[in-house]
Amino acid sequence: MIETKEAQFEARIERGEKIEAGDWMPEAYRKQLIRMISQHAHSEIVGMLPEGKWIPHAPSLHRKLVLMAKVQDEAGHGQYLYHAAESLGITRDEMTRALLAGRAKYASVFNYPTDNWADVGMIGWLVDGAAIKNQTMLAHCSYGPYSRAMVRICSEETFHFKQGKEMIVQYATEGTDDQKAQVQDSLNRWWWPTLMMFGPHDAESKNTPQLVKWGIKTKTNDELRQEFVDETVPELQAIGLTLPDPDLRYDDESGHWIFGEIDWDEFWRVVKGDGPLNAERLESRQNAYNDGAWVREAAAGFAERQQEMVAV
Ligand code: BYC
Repeated sequence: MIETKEAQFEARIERGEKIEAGDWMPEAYRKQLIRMISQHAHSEIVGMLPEGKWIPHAPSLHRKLVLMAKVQDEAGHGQYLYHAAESLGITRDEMTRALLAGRAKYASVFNYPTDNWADVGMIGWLVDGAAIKNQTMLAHCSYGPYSRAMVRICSEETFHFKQGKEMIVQYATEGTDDQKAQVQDSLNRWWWPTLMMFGPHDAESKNTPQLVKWGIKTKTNDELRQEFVDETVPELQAIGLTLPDPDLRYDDESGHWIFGEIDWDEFWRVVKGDGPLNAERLESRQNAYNDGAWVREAAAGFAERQQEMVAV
């Protein structure tokens, strides 16, 4: 029996083999990966902005060093991911232009403002915590370059998560009244945008069936969101914080925390570009791109000169 290329490809995935850059793959698999990895890379880069704003205002040298290291790590994650996407035949320039033109998506959570210092800790605990949930799954995905990037990224994100949690636990349990109030205010603002990070409900998630079929995702948006809620709620409550969800309750029968409905209108508004800071985030990236023009020109000039010297 002669197997089609597609059947051979699916059999490889079924056997748990990794698909590598030069291997045959269906066009839809390649396109799905470019979509997802490029969005992921943009999220890392735009995700530097909310916390980066606080670097000059860190309350101690120690906190400043930790935050600078974290924000630099996010830039590195963007680099690994852009390279992983490039292995599928798209250029860095094409991806960057799509972001700067407002055509590319990135995680909606980064369109919310960081209003107080506690937001830095809360992002580490909640946003990096949610990202790790999702990325630990993606570390097992069928595309080799993406899965290997995820292994490295997850180990760095674990440090991000720990520094955020350590900060919040300290302020919530040993802090001044003002620090405790900042932490509660921060949780009130970041809880729901964090739950939105996992994407729409499974019934609305148009990409999930194909991603699961090809071993890119091994869990659905709702499954990962529920795991995150089950792990995070008791820890936040244990340090005296109140979750901003009147419908939140523990269900003995299922062993899960039941939570209220996400405001999906808000989610889609932010995804489509109309969130609190979408315009500001894009402007920051556009300015950074324009400010870096001389570096690109110098690098291109250097490469040209090298080629001339080889030709001589
Ligand atoms: N925000 O069919 P669905 C970090 C879009 S950064 C915006 O469920 P899928 C960090 C979705 O793209 C790490 N858009 O999609 C950095 C799709 O639109 P298109 C961030 C969203 O792909 C700095 C449409 O909605 N992590 O850790 O099956 C500081 C329908 O959705 C969102 C990643 O990027 C959203 N939240 O599932 C601190 C993980 N949700 O493309 C921390 C990689 C959905 O069809 N990405 N959309 O036009 C993924 O795992 C998946 O793509 C998602 C969505 C779970 C996000």
